[in-house]
Amino acid sequence: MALERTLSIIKPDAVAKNVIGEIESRFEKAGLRIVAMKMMHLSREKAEGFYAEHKERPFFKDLVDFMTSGPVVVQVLEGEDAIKANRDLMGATNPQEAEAGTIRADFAQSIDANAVHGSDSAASAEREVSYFFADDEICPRA
Ligand code: RTP
Ligand code: MG
Repeated sequence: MALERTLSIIKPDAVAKNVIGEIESRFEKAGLRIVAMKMMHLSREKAEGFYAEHKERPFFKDLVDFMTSGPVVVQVLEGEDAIKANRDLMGATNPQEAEAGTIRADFAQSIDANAVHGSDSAASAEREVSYFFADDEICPRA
């Protein structure tokens, strides 16, 4: 296992449901540390650039509409095996298929409004962390 960083987003549906703290608590209880954090309302341009890998997919417009529909919390989580640990806590993309006790099973309504984002690989994590944070905005504590 290695100490890793991963990019996490609490999406507009979860912010609107007022469960930011409950979601953060799951990360902390699992031993992940929040080492950078900001709340923001994504512009279309910022959301499109973030999800550029999906730009030819049929759901791209809906995804950008949703991600720009309200404020989000963007953060960097640090810990052992953080990328997979975060994905495990999140559960499957479609909350209907997410394992009981995962964030998406407990807080998400649909495949679009699915509560959280997490980087899916080391390469994505590196790109996504630097997409939102400068080096001096990250405060390692591990
Ligand atoms: P995310 O990137 O948001 O963490 O989600 P993910 O890795 O679990 O899923 P991904 O395949 O990267 O898809 C990004 C987001 O696009 C929406 N989506 N809709 N209608 C569909 O078939 C479909 N597939 C994906 C989801 O909201 C997903 O989180
Ligand atoms: Mg993804």
